[in-house]
Amino acid sequence: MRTRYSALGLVRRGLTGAPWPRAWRRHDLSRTYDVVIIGGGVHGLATAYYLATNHGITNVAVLEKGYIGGGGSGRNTAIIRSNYLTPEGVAFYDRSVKLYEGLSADLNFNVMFSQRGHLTLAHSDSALRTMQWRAQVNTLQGVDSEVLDAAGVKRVAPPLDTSPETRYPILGALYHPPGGIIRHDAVVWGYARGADARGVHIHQDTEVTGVDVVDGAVRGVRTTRGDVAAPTVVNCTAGWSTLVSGMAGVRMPVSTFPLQAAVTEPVRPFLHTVVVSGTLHVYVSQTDRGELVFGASVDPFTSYSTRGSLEFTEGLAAHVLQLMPALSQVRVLRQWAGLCDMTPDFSPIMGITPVEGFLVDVGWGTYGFKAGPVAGETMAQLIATGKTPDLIAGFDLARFADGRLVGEKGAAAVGH
Ligand code: PYC
Repeated sequence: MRTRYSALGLVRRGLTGAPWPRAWRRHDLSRTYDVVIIGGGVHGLATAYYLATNHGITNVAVLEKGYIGGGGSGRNTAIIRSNYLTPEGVAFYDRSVKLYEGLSADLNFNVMFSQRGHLTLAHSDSALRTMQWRAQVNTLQGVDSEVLDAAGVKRVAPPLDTSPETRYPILGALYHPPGGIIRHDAVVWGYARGADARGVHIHQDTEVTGVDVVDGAVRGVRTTRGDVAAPTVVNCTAGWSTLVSGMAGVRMPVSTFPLQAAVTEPVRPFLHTVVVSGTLHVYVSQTDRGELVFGASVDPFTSYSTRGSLEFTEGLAAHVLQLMPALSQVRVLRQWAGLCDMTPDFSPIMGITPVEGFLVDVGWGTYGFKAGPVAGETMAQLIATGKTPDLIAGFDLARFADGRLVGEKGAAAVGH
């Protein structure tokens, strides 16, 4: 049983000095599990958590080559939203927002979800048309989104320069009140703690080096700590997903691109919503500590590098100042990069593969973190029941051969 976090417990520990128990434990690597999940990010951990919580399947290992949340889950800009373009995308991400809304209570861990609203700016008539399209698809599915004109944008986000004299004047925006930001590390730690408490084994520093397939079915994995047998293996490795699927002989139409981000020194709270401009290749939010978190486009080449570049920071600064000239004196403190596993239609690849028992939850591109809870919930359901949930049926690998693409590029916050 895990210790429940509560105000009373905090006071008691403060007074007695009693140590907090580990949030998740270390285990020996068993030689066999019912389910092996490769990748200890939000997708892998959420899948393990919902397998245990919703289906009572607890003989599960999550294998992580580094530390949990050290990949895309700890490198994203923590934006949550469901204002997508396709009916499939909207329904899917809306379920994720709903799960995020209840997550602090479910996990007994404060994930600091702040639904402060999300603005996607339109700087051209064609962008406005796409925002109208998204607003209508969203509304039809009960998701709160509307198009604002420039004056409406100024009301929601006063620091934005909405004057017509700018290089790319703001004509309007898609406004999505349920969108917001979250503490991404807390989501990872909360799922890890919840999964661990239900019996899941989380193995950090455990790299998968091979996937064993015999007669078209997966038999287990090879790792830097020995071999593990399992009838079900799930690839939740995002940026590295083609390498891991390749170990099972499964080819996927995924290319990996770095995506850089940066954070500034803290300043007094002034920006109370998330702002995205695809035209200016920038998105920005202000954390509760006052830092501004920025991101831009994916780097223009495939790579597994997670290094930041000066070129990125210079381009970012130029674009940010076009949106908010008042920020010219604010200093950038840190920058980093994560890896994005891009698919041709900007929708994920989820579910079965030609190798029996080898499942994938990949192809997240720049949308991965916000999908963590719903991806975990649906993948767990697929593993437990053997049936693909309706919510992810359109995201199957076979769609690329059958020509059933789910084109989600129009909902991208990130320029490509
Ligand atoms: O899709 O909201 C988004 C996003 C922001 C940064 C990367 N992706």
